[in-house]
Amino acid sequence: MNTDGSSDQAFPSGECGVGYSMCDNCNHVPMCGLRYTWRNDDIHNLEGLDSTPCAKAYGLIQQRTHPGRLLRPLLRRGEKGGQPRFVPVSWDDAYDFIAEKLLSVRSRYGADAVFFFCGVTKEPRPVVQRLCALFGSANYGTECSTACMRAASFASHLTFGWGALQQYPDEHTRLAVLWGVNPAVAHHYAMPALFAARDRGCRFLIVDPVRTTSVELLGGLHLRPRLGTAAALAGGLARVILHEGLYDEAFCREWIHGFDEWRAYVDGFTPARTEELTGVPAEDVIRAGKLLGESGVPSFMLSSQSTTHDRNGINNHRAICLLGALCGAVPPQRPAPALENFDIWGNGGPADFSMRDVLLSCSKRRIDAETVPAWANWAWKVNTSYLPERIEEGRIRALVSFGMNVGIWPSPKCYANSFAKLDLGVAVDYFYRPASHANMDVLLPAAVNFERSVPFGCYGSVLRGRTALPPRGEAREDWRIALELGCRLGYEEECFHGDPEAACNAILARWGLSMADLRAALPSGIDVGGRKRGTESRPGYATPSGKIEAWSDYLAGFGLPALPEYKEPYAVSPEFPFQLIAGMRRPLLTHSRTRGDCPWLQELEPVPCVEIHPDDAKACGVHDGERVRLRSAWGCITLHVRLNPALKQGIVGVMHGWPEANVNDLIPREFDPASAFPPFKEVPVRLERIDAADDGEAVS
Ligand SMILES: Nc1nc2c(c(=O)[nH]1)N[C@H]1C(S)=C(S)[C@@H](COP(=O)(O)OP(=O)(O)OC[C@H]3O[C@@H](n4cnc5c(=O)[nH]c(N)nc54)[C@H](O)[C@@H]3O)O[C@H]1N2
Ligand SMILES: Nc1nc2c(c(=O)[nH]1)N[C@H]1C(S)=C(S)[C@@H](COP(=O)(O)OP(=O)(O)OC[C@H]3O[C@@H](n4cnc5c(=O)[nH]c(N)nc54)[C@H](O)[C@@H]3O)O[C@H]1N2
Ligand SMILES: [Mo]
Repeated sequence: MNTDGSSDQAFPSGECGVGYSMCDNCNHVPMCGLRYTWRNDDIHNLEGLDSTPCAKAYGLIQQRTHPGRLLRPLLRRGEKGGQPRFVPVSWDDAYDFIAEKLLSVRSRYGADAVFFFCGVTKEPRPVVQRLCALFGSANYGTECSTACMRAASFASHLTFGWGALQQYPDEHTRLAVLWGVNPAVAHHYAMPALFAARDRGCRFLIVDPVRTTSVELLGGLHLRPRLGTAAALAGGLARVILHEGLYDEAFCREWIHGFDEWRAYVDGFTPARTEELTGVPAEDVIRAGKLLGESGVPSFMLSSQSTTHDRNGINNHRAICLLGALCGAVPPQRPAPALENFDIWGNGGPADFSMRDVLLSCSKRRIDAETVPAWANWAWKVNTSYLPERIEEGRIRALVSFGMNVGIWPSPKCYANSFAKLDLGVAVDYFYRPASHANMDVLLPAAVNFERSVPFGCYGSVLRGRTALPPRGEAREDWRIALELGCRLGYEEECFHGDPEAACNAILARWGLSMADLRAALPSGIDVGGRKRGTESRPGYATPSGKIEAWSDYLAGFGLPALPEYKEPYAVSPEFPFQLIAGMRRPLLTHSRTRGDCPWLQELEPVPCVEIHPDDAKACGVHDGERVRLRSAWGCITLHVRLNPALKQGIVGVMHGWPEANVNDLIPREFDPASAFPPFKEVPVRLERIDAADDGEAVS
């Protein structure tokens, strides 16, 4: 590749070959390794290196050649707020513009006035953190620190000191608990282990208001609570176990901090009251409690987000964690990570490369330090829930974003509108997304996965290289963009003179490897022999008390409830009679990505739908396929009815990510006080028929 971004690897016509990459069309980590055949710059064939690629991987072939892709850097002309107009510029001009603005913002307002953000795009996270730390800003955030698994992880850390309850059943497991998680759709790679457990005779207890594909496939006892009531249900189940004496009293006394207080608290959740609060019949609460208490040590697989997507999310998730502890589901030891200090996809790369100590050292200066202090003191990623306020008041002046979709946030227009106030907005993306980018100043075209030479794949302790097709147009790799920007800002050495391969080689040096070694080993990976999970045993828990914490002095110190207390979700009413699952995952859709970008996939899932139980649809007078309005107290969207008998009556579901009908328009910016996560899974809504006469008024 030449420094001007043009390619000297263009393929002569008729040439063909084999390449290696990784699918990034879902949020699973590690991602599926791919082997592809290309001819004349077209990809003809895909094979999985470890498993058969799913339809989403094929969708990526179309994404790469999509005519709407951003192929050149674009610079805004004219005022913000009005009709956006962008003109193509060279990379040099784009970098000059950005660097000048960033340096000017830093000198006038300080480095913290620049926010660095990574959305879904997990691959460049290490290098974007590094850029943020070098620049000197305390403000780095991701989609994870606002909407995804970090809140569940926080609840688990508060309870155990680490993220503990993503357990698979093993050969001794007699009961596997799946709480608010639907692996058959969202984590298909988990299914073989669950099928094997089922075939061994392991029972399942699944807690989900929906009769999901996982319930259909795995069977067992299925509890169907109202949304946002986990603290009450977990409390009710714990009470059964405690009353029946089906727990290890000595363990709980020794290892659960605040055991007596918690026991006294959950005593209020009698089966009858639990039924009243959660909608789960009292007899099922008793059956499930006994099953939990009488099945040895159950395994617990919890949601990465559905149980934390409400205004009491942290306490709901903590309550489930404690139920696990009561059942002995957590051994008193600290598990070692699979590959120490190294999680390039999910978390942010090796701490030294990502300069995490620098980010941690300035946590007091972060924009979430005052609004969500319990979070800011724990998480090294900034929660972005109050970003609009910080922009409006001028505390944040510039935004450098990689793969940012404002549609993932509640009331997204509020975020997008605030961007008009920025001195500089930069978006690195595959496409121009009006909802997110209309108020940006610079758009930079990102190379797609087949066009990226870095980073390497990381599958536990196995590292795998990749090869790259030349990027289309003038697109560049995210890593390269971040490093080149760093060079323009004066960090030539630290940014490896803009060379992504050199940056990855610096990471690989700890194992005496280079990218060239990984490429030479393709299609195999190289096992660098990290320590395996659970081989190290250290007694105690990494909490302030050194015990499992039912009572959290940490939370109490921030004026939050010390016990995982129950709080009522928003009340349904005759005006808004349904609870809404905003973000019900569909098998072929991932967030906003698999729509127009991947026409093959869109053919299979062409329109946004609200899923509803047939009896509820009948009561509303709507029929399958009909266009309706879905309204909450905060907004309204238009979509199609899909009858789904798997839904619990009284609950409707919509997949998030539809640009033309973003379900987050219905969600208020009211947050959990501990995590500032939004209420995606508790808002009351109603369906409205659209008469032909008022169709023109339909909001979308
Ligand atoms: N209502 C509701 N909202 C939710 C959720 C929910 O359940 N309900 N779920 C939340 C969760 S768990 C998550 S993880 C988030 C999803 O958050 P994301 O995964 O961040 O969201 P996407 O909609 O996929 O938007 C990603 C953007 O990044 C661009 N992009 C994709 N890959 C790359 C890349 O490699 N490089 C660059 N530069 N750009 C790239 C895409 O073109 C797109 O514009 O949504 C959250 N929002
Ligand atoms: N096909 C597909 N797969 C995906 C994604 C995608 O967009 N599409 N996104 C990926 C990402 S980023 C993430 S974070 C994961 C999320 O994966 P999961 O954690 O499995 O999340 P969901 O599938 O949203 O929700 C799981 C179940 O929780 C239930 N649920 C919702 N609210 C509640 C509640 O209040 N209580 C209880 N008990 N259950 C509730 C829903 O009915 C659903 O069946 O999925 C990943 N996998
Ligand atoms: Mo997520």
